[in-house]
Amino acid sequence: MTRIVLVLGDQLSRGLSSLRDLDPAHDIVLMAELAEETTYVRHHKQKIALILSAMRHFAAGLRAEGIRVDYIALDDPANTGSFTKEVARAIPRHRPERIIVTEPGEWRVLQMIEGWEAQFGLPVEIREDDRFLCSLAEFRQWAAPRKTLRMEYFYRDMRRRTGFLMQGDDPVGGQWNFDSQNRKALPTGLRPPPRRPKPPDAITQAVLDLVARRFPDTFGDLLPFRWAVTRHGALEALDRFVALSLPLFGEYQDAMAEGEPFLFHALLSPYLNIGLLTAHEVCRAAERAYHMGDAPLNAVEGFIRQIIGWREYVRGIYWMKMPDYARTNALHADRPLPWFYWTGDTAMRCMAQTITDTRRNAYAHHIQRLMVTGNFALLAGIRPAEVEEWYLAVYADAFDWVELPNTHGMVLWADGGMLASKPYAASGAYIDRMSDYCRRCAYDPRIRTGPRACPFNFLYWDFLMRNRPQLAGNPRLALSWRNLDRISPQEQTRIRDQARAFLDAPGTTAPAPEHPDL
Ligand code: FAD
Ligand code: DLZ
Ligand code: SF4
Repeated sequence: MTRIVLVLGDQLSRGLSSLRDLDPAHDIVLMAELAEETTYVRHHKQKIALILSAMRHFAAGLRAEGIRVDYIALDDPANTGSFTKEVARAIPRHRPERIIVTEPGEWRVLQMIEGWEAQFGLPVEIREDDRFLCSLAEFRQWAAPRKTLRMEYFYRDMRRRTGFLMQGDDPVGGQWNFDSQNRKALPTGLRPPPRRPKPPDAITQAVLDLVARRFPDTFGDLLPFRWAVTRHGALEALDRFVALSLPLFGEYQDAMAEGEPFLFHALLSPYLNIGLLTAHEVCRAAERAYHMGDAPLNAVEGFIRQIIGWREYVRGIYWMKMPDYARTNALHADRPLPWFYWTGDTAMRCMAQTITDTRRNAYAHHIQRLMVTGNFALLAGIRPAEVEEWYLAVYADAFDWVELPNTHGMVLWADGGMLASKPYAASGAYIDRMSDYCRRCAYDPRIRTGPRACPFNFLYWDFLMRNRPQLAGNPRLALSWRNLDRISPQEQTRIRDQARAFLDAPGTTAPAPEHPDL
């Protein structure tokens, strides 16, 4: 008897639970490029191209193994455009006894799939996505007895459970976390490894043509397209990262620099998220580099923490707290997303650079996302749903389960502190310390109010004043309140007035340039 195995666009792993007991003689794999999925947010062109090309390559790989794949292309005239309608259309074609699918990465899609059994009158088997190192049941168990769900404690449990960087019961090097060594700005003259895109193969070229035709107006440059679209290509990217970037990943993890969008980062998140790489093999490769003496502990520990710590933790939070999680707005943020998030057209150099990097590459590294575009959205009080939609659209690695907790929780503190013990609010001084953006900015990070004041400064103090009622009791903000109380009432009024005027027309007024080369 035939079974239909539906494989979603972010489930491109040969070891996927739904594919494990596949019987090539009887079963059919169903994959579909869908209008609904390509448009539910205005995805970056490169994100669409990455997913469609990786899907086509994955389907070709299955066929080469002798597996029957029913592949519905985006421009197939019969394509109805949604998961539900494509499954409905496939049922009379294949007359399956059941439908099998690995659980999806989005609440929205799970809701859809959970309705199918009743809708189609067929058993629908939803299998666990065991590509993650911590199952959802294990995460719930970890969370159940705790009042606060801090990532650091989850991470230590994950170190013990996985054995990564462990010596018996103790962490290698005697410490769990080496972040204090990982906060350097990029020194002049240090050049990160070059990253040259490879020419696309015929499948990718066809997808690039399709995306150029079908999505001419969505955000982002389609070319140069630098993403790997096969497991082989993703493994090559992993090897290159470990050899060339990992040794300095730790030290410059928080650095930002003009013209250096990638620095020493891995650029592996899209491959992990669509299934071309596993979290385990990526961590294993980094750990091996440490044991071989090819990368220092601060780099390897920092890297592994992002994956077995943050990545697994945000997934656990997402599935434990959805759907209510997305609806909270602890700081009552209610301003619309400024239009310059889509154009980069702002005099704030840090914002313009981060948005330009994002448009060109469908990528910005973590500190750009957190401390530039994220920090601005937090300080400005932008509606969480609009910020989340932006992050979900513009990055090649963006999927709801990972984007939402990072944006809603880590960046916007809209969950009231479940993820982050205090808001990551920072003034221009932080950006100035960690980047070279301010050097050529029309604003001055040392000035708090007045025509050349860095907007991050007056917005930062305005944020604290505005949110004092909600945040007053937060012990981690004690120093901020003391500093705020040192500002005279007249200056506080100036801050409020300038913040309000700026937020009412953000980015439209630029101060007269002081630097001759601007
Ligand atoms: P590196 O900096 O080299 O880190 C290595 C790996 O660690 C990444 O590939 C990623 O898999 C993992 N990782 C690092 N930080 C996080 C984190 N906070 N949460 C989960 N995994 C992490 N990551 C996504 O994969 N998808 C998203 O949609 C996404 N949205 C984000 C939105 C905001 C507002 C913020 C602040 C962060 C977001 N992140 C997201 C986390 C992080 O910024 C990216 O994973 C990282 O920038 C990807 O680039 P990289 O592979 O070069 O990562
Ligand atoms: C993000 C995305 C895009 C752009 N296109 C498709 C698609 O055409 N077909 C598909 O199966 N999946 C796509 N995806 C991923 C889904 O939107 C969704 O994020 C995941 O399947 C998560 O459940
Ligand atoms: Fe950004 Fe302010 Fe620095 Fe300009 S001065 S780059 S706005 S932090």
